[in-house]
Amino acid sequence: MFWNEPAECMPQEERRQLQNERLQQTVRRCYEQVPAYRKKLDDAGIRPADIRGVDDLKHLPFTTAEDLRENYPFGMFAARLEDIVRVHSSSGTTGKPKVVGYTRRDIDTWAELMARTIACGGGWKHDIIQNAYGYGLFTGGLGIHYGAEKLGATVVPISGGNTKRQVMIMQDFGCTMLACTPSYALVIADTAAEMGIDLRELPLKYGIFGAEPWTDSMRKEIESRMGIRATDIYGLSEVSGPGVASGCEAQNGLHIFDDHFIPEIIDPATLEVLPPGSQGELVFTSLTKEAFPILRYRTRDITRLHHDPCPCGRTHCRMSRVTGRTDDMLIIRGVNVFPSQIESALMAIEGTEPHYLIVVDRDKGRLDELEVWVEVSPGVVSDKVRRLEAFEKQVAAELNSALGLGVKVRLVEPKTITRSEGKAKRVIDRRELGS
Ligand code: DLL
Repeated sequence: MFWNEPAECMPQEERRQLQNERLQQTVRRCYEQVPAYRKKLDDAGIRPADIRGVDDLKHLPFTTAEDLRENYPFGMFAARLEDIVRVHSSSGTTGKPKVVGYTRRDIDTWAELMARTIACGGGWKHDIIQNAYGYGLFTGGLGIHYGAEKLGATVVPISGGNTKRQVMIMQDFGCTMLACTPSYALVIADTAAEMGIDLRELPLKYGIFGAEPWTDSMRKEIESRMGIRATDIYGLSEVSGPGVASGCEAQNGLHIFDDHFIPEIIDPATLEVLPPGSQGELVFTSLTKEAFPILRYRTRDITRLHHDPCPCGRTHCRMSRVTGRTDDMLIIRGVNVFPSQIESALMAIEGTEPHYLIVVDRDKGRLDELEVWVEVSPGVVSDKVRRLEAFEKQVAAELNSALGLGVKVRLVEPKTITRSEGKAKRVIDRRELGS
């Protein structure tokens, strides 16, 4: 079902026209209302009138997380504080959070895009949506909440945590859709199993999962354990929150709502724009935001763009599943390693669970070491020690061949690795300490 068929299935030529008009307005707004943008454009010798449409995008300077931090907290806002009705922030790993603001119209636009997202994931007015994304400064909770209300669905604003209660509510209320991070979905599935509840027998039918990288095999695992259709949803606070892009029933990448955000893919090293289909860093320019318009924002997320038609009928450009971030790539003895590669390899090995932790250390000889802690499935624990050792070797060999790098594997018992109610933390890098 389409929430907004005319917008989602608009002929691409027509959408291009709309993008051109909206881009001109956005650039003008940034230049007139935000001193930091005015300075950047002046420094680059660009006047708003020089930008007539999407083809001129390449002339605009990039915006980075550092720009947001330098203007912390409200320096990048393009509306008066009295017109801003909400702020959110993204925690990041170091330093001050990135703060974003919304006017009333921004909140309405965001709710519209979230209504589209929920509909892309299979949800509709008659659905009961269990919203287990965290409510608060994080955009997940309130983003889904407003979209679900706009759609006319029934929201259960349970937020993250208290997992047994999640399962009880899911069963008692007959929730038909679940929204949370994919790692938390697995925690809910484990908890339900412990409680002796088979989620496949409940009315639950759909799930919209995102806010962290996950693999297609993890999607299939969630689908089979919960008996649902799981859809990948993508977004980031700087661009609005969830509701930037969403998968659909074709499971064919994520539709970027490009009547509101223009994507580009660049080479993070040379900053050059790459042709369609190339892998690189995703960059976004907003087209309709009032309080926090953003020009060529470098997301650090790695993906590809696709412009071929999708069987679902939506004409939006699509992005592949995000495989990682330029800043979570580990370089181990010169080899580039993404946590998602480790996850894909583990998911293919029978007897391991999708709960893992990557520990990077530097030994005395100053060589980096990669150790992967992997939870084994319950049946495997009771096995004989000798068999466990052999299994550990097998897992290490599989990772070795997937990464092209020697890896130490530590098999751990089920439930040893700390579970997350929000975004999972998969990497511990000890190299900065003491070296
Ligand atoms: O995570 C917004 C969101 C909430 C998206 C709920 C989806 C669902 P931030 O906290 O600002 O916003 O984090 C944004 O999370 O740049 C990506 O690195 C990562 N991310 C978000 N969605 C996905 C996804 C929200 N589907 C950062 N796959 C982004 C992979 C994702 N990574």
